[in-house]
Amino acid sequence: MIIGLGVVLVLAILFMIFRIGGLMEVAKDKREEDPWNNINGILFLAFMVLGLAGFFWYSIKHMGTYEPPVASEHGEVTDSLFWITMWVTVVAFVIIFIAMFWFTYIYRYDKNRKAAFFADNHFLEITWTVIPAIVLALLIFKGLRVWNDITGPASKDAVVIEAVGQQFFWTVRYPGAKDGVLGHHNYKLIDASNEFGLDLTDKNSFDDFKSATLYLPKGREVLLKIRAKDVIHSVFLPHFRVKMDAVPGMETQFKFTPTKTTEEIREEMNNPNYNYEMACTEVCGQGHFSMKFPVVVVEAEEYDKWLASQESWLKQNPEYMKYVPDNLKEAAMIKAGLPMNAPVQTATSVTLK
Ligand SMILES: [Cu+2]
Repeated sequence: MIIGLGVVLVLAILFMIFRIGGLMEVAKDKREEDPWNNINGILFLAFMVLGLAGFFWYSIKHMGTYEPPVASEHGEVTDSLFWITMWVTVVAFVIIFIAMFWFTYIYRYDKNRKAAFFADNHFLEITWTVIPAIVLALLIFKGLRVWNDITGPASKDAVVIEAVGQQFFWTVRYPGAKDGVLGHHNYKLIDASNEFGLDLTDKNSFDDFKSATLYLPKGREVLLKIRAKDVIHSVFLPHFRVKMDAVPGMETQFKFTPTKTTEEIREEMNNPNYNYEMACTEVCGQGHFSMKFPVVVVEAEEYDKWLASQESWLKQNPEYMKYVPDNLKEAAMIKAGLPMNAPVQTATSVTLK
């Protein structure tokens, strides 16, 4: 590596000495014209042709691999935005690319030609300011409208799911089939078992459950509530075109409606083992690569069955019943699905650490 750099450096210095020598001769009027003008001009032209050919060849060859198939409603809209922006950029890129290299070639030094000089040109300056300004304003206006819609309030019957990022895995919490509302959480209540910091003085938390899969219903709006425990992570569901940072101390959210079940995407991909996944797309530390979480999309009826069959977090951790206020204990046991004859531990007030 260092040897390679050294060789490049020596070659660059030799070339510079060679070039300066040539220019000195021109300056001393020893040579009429620098022969490198023509060579450089032709090299610029060659770079233009090869560069454009390479750009289009590569882009067209890989056209089908820029994004995985889309599987959400808003994904269709953001995809069209992406491609509109892409084409606007490609047109601008091609015009600028040709202008830069063609002009360098065609206006290379010619002893019979004198360069025109003008200090400014209002028409040119207005044109290249106003046209990009209008195009960018239109793109941003459309983009902002879509963004506000995606991150805006979800409908009342949206499926609410919480995703919590930490180094280096995700935990996912569902509100439970009985109330459909996530219980409060408090970071001060987090311990080895209570990973979410579930606040058991809130009756909505009794039937909340933890899931090892992000299970989603097709055709229903899903509201993903996102938070992080340590550093910034980022929820990335590429097929659903969902990407939102998970920020410590701040709740973010993203709503989307899946449009294809796992079965359907497998058929589309012609791969019976294909799976959706949730990844972290913020380089969050050494184990960043391992933050992969399985995602399954099923028909709405199947989702309801799955939801009803889940075991509440409180049932799996009955020792936390001691944090439930006395007047809510019975309701908590019913909602959590705990057997009523189980010994109830004596009340202890919840003290925040
Ligand atoms: Cu991460």
